[in-house]
Amino acid sequence: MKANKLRLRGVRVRAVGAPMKRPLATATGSIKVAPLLLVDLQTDGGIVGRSYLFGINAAHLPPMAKLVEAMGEMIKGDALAPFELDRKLRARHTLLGVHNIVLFAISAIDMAAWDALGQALGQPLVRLLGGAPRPVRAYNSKGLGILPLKQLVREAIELVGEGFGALKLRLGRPDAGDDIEALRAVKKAIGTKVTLMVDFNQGLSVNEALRRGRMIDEEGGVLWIEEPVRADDFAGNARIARELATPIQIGENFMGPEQMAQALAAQACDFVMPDAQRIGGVTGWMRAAALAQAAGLEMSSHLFPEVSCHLLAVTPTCHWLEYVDWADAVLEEPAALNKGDVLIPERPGTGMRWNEKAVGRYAL
Ligand code: SMN
Ligand code: MG
Repeated sequence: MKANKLRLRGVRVRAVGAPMKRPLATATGSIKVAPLLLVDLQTDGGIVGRSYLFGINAAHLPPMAKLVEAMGEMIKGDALAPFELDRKLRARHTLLGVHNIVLFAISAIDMAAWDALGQALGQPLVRLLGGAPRPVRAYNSKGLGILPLKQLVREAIELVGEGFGALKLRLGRPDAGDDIEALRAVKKAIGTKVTLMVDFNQGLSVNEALRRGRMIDEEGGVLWIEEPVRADDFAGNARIARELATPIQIGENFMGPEQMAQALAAQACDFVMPDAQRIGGVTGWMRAAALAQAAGLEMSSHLFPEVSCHLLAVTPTCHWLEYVDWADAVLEEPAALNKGDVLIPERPGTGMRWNEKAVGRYAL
């Protein structure tokens, strides 16, 4: 059936707990199993668009699933046109607030709709967006949580051994000195040729972030300090960005391009890293990419390597892709890597298909 004739029939959602080879301990919470909501957007041409949402905690998946299903009902019979769906779903949720899990559900529908459109047109998502498949530089973001030093050093060496030229270390131990020890140990283990980012996962107060940030400035050799304080404290982030030499990175918690614009207006950061689930899917990302271009800020991705590789390839200020393998257990063809680059698949759409056996095994 022609793409312009395709109508939406509904959605199917399934919750899975995908096993993580390396659990992640951050300053503000730990994850041992990846709670994923798999979304299938059905069209009357038999094409099924796919996306997934990351729930952090399995308890968050049922309300997210209900919202995706409710939105699936609202768009039944509509044309497969992501911008139109985005406009309609945002309008339908204005009074509730287009934020947090409402926005996650809109993002899930959007990503699945773009995937379906790519399949209908027989083109990978990157081509739909006007780009071409190319390797996208990535950092290995698995592991390197708040761990004992010995374990950290072992993990850092293993993670570089997978072919990557960059890693991200989670910080935010109760004692700042212990964080610096961890930073030194990892840097010593990986050498100066490997790029290192650090992430506080919103764990600090503004004053503490200034104190610890100065210590990191002294150490040198850190590409960015991520989410030092509450993600939506743009004034606090702006003060930290102004006072520290090491660049400040935020963005995984931008709720749509609108909130990203507010952060940029407040000069809250040096770099941005939107998350496909929070920024509004493919549609939201494209708008965010234009904001980053206008502000002249480097833009990286947060999680979702399978869709982010397509998006970063058409992002004017493309910086780093965050590579994790957390959905691999339920994917037929996980993201392909070559020497620390993620390779964009030539398959139509995003290229994600569920490994149904694994989906059954890990069903929640
Ligand atoms: C992170 C956030 C949410 C889930 C896992 C990991 C972390 C990152 O902040 O940037 O990777
Ligand atoms: Mg982070």
